[in-house]
Amino acid sequence: MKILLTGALGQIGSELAVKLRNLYGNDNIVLTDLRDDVNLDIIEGGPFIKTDSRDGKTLHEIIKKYRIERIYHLAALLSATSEKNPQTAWDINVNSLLTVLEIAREEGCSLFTPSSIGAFGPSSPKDYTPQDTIQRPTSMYGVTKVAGELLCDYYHHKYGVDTRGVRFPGIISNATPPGGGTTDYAVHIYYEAVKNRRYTCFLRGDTNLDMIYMPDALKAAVEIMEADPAKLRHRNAFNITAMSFCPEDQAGYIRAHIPEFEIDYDIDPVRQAIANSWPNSLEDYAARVEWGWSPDYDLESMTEDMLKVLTEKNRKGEI
Ligand code: NAD
Ligand code: AKB
Repeated sequence: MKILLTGALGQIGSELAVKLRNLYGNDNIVLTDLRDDVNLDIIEGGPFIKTDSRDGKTLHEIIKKYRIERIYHLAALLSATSEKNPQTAWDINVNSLLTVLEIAREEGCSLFTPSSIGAFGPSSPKDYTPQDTIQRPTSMYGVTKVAGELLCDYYHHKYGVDTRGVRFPGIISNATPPGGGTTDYAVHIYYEAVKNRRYTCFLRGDTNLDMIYMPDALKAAVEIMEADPAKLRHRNAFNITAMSFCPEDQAGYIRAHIPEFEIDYDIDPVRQAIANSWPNSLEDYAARVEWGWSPDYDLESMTEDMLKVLTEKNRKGEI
């Protein structure tokens, strides 16, 4: 299987690249990103090309040259960055997806594109938000994510492109820092707990959001693409979740390992407004039934693992 990964140096891409290389072989995974100044070990571990995912001509040449069969399209702006640059967010999140869909259609590639809990809005049901429900997001990020879900559906129905995707919750990881989202606090809190024993949170302590640990997010990205297409009814926007919690809950689990840990709050109104418009928790029955989705980590086991890994990195002076 020959795979192209866009946005390969980001929070998800940098870890998905390693997982895909382990599964399918280093030379079969072609990485692209707008930048080439981070994650040098990943850049040097196999084919990497610096390119803008809106540049369809270059992407098309890469896909032909490497005989790409599957695309993971991760290049995008996250919610907080999108809210600061809404027009650029539309350009990158929607226009680059359309470019990639066209190439997938012409070259017969399958395509994974992630949507997000940000595809829901204040009028969506707040708790156990169903798979199919009202989607009227109020952030530009959400608008681009709903547009992306619909575009992928359209290319599947009209042209038969094998498009698939999930609505990721906030992803927590310890390799590459998150890239400008509303859920970034849930990663920063672990780094600060290990380094400084305290954290100032930009969301209110009672803000509940869905989250997932990176190993489960990577598992989902691989398993949905390997699933039997005959069983997929919701192709492009499967709700998935592993846990729902608020900053106060997370601080409590951290204190089980670091009793002196303290949290205080300096609320960012933009990110708080985005978080308030998102679900408290998702219902992910369709993913469980249609392709066997099931997470391995909950808040307790993720916290234990995050603190273990980051404590070791701190000891070595890596963070
Ligand atoms: P990230 O910001 O960490 O990484 C995105 C990468 O895309 C960066 O390396 C960036 O340089 C690159 N990029 C941006 N614009 C580009 C362009 N025009 N051309 C080429 N590369 C470009 O993001 P991430 O967290 O890895 O997210 C990847 C995807 O997953 C996005 O679609 C995002 O909306 C989705 N998602 C992420 C989360 C999360 O919590 N991380 C949750 C839900 C959905
Ligand atoms: C963000 O906060 O923008 C992302 C997401 C949940 O889509 N982490």
